[in-house]
Amino acid sequence: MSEEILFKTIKEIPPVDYYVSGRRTCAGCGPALGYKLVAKAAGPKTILLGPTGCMYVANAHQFLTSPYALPWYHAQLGGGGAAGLGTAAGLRALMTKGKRKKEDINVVVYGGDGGFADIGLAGLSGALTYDYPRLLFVLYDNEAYANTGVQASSTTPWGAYTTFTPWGKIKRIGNDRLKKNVALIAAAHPGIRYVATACVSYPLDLMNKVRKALNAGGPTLIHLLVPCPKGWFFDAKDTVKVGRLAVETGMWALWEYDHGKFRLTVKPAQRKPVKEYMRLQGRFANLADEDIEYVQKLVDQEWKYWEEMDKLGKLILPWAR
Ligand SMILES: Cc1ncc(C[n+]2csc(CCOP(=O)(O)OP(=O)(O)O)c2C)c(N)n1
Ligand code: SF4
Repeated sequence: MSEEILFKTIKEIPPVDYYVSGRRTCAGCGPALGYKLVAKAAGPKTILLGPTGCMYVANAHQFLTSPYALPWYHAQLGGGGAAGLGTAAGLRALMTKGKRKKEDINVVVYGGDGGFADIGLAGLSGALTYDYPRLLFVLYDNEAYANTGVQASSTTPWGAYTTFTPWGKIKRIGNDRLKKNVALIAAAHPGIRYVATACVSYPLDLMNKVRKALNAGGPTLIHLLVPCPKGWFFDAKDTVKVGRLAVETGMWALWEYDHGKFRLTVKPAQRKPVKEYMRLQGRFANLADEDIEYVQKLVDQEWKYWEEMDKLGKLILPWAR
């Protein structure tokens, strides 16, 4: 992979945008900010696909407005994997038959956690086993089905309130399942060239990961944490702060798995207590101090694992190279 594709500083990022005005997302929407950054990093030769979710419904629906300054089309909620694969295959076929000139065109599917961690996981997994280059799946993870009223998904964190996991007088805890790690699932695909986690609050890290993924030579996945003020109950002005705290507290580890090599891309020198992240959000408001302590223990345990993998430079999984 050539180094030139990477941005060294924020000043090198081109001012041109491909995700512009004309959207109806909430103020402070993390997924919308993510869309802007991902489209900017991918550049003008990109086709965007959007499985159903906030990033479809709030961006391209009634009133005939849309913020996409690139070719874009909608895929069914569970169909992001198949639609991305089909688009890449269609482009290859046209180029092979000489019906369009041979050039590098990116296919970027920007799908939610409902779309990629749950209903569309099989299609995503299927697509990751092919050899199409420049096919990138970005799982924008707002940790719920936000578009239909904030229901729990398999990436909703432990303890969070959602309309499927409400708390009350009898049950203090909201969601009592642990978050599914889709990036590790993607990394378990034999031959996969690039998988990463990212967060909108670390734009340079995210954009360079998009560049690396698109140049990796095969289908790739970025699991992107995107704070959602509506579903997480925090002030719209705090989106970037909440994302930063997710990383600084260790609730969300930033890593990449690049051609068989694992590394943490951002290493918090001293992790802040998870309480600082959780107490900023209404979805954890019902949790007692002992519940937050439980989450802290989980995060501490998980970090032993991330740090060990970072030290070894590889995934500690039987199928890792
Ligand atoms: C097969 C199918 N089932 C249910 C729906 C209704 N639906 C539309 S958007 C959505 C939630 C999508 O959640 P997610 O992928 O997490 O994206 P977000 O809304 O959070 O952006 C659901 C359930 C649908 N469109 N198609
Ligand atoms: S509900 Fe969340 S993800 Fe959906 S538009 Fe609002 S802030 Fe964005």
